[in-house]
Amino acid sequence: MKIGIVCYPTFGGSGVVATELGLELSKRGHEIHFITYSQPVRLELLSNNVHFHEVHVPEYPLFLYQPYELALSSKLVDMVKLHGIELLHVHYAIPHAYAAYMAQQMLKDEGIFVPIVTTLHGTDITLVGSHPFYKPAVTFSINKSNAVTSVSESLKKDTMRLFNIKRDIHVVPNFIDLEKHTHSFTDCQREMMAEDSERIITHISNFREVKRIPDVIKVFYNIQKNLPSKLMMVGEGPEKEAAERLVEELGITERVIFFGNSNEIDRILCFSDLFLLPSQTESFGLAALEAMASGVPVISTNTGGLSEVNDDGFSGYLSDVNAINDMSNNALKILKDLETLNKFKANAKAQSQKFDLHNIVPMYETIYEETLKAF
Ligand code: GMT
Repeated sequence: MKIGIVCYPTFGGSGVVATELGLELSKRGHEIHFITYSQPVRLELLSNNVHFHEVHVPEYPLFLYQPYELALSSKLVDMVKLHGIELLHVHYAIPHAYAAYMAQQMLKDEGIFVPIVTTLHGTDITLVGSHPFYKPAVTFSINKSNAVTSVSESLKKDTMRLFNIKRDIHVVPNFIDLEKHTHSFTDCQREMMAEDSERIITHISNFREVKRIPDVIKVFYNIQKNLPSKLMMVGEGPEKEAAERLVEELGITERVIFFGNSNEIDRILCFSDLFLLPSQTESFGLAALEAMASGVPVISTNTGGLSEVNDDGFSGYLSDVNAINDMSNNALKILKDLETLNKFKANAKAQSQKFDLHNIVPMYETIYEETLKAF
């Protein structure tokens, strides 16, 4: 199949999932066209069946807001015509499904028919989409897509509850390339980060409010009072400065390293003992899955799709949002001795195998085939 993929090409989970999906589909013989405003961060290898087409949004002083959706829908029309793309897989209802629908209508006018598969990732539904301003556009985009997928059962339920949806939603969980996460490192140079006696705790996110960054720091504060440890904070975002201030106020600057956005996630996870994800909400929690695939147990909240990813008492523990003491005690339970830690590490790895890309990517292929047939 010739498939056009639209996503936010940034460090966010949805961009990572879309990119990894495209790359795996290309390995399975499909021709993939990424149509995005910049080259997706994890798209390193361009090959003869992976293509990248940049959406330019020209700056025009008359417009206070530059019309990205218009530029995207025009680009989709051009690329479908030029490359004979048979199906568009868009990640995020707003604005991608919305723009794809416009492209579909323009193409229809010229006698070209291209179905749209929309994947819902969470933020568009739970945080932004249900906002009254966006609700009609999100509802319309979902109902007009030819197939809709959601990354967890929980997100599907939220979508059905928050919007007037008149179609079925397929749950296709996010996935992981286990080979990439089976460390190629024989030595990830742990000694550069911490003493042998210290435990390494890690958090990776885009430092938005929904990630509850202060909770990460408070849980770590409790851990390090009981166990010598270090905290690795990976990512960039609006809450980072406040996080740096909190670390200073608590007097733990020596114990916390802020990395910024990193292309060395695998290496960081390789030397990590525990992953913290105390989010307010999380439709899936790809970062937690990536941690588990590297054999790192997860302390997370139990909201959204997290309980579908992190198996309480097995790959880590789940707690209520804001339950700092519970999360701290659970972390200490895992970290208290090497035998327990190693058991949780093995369990985390085993849990991640449920999301092996070799099992999940064919689910998307089936949806594409059925959608094309029905269209
Ligand atoms: O979590 C974010 O802030 C980024 C956002 C994104 O657009 O990548 O993540 C959402 O999609 C990911 C991939 O499906 C999920 O793993 C995240 O749980 C989801 N974030 C939220 O629901 C808050």
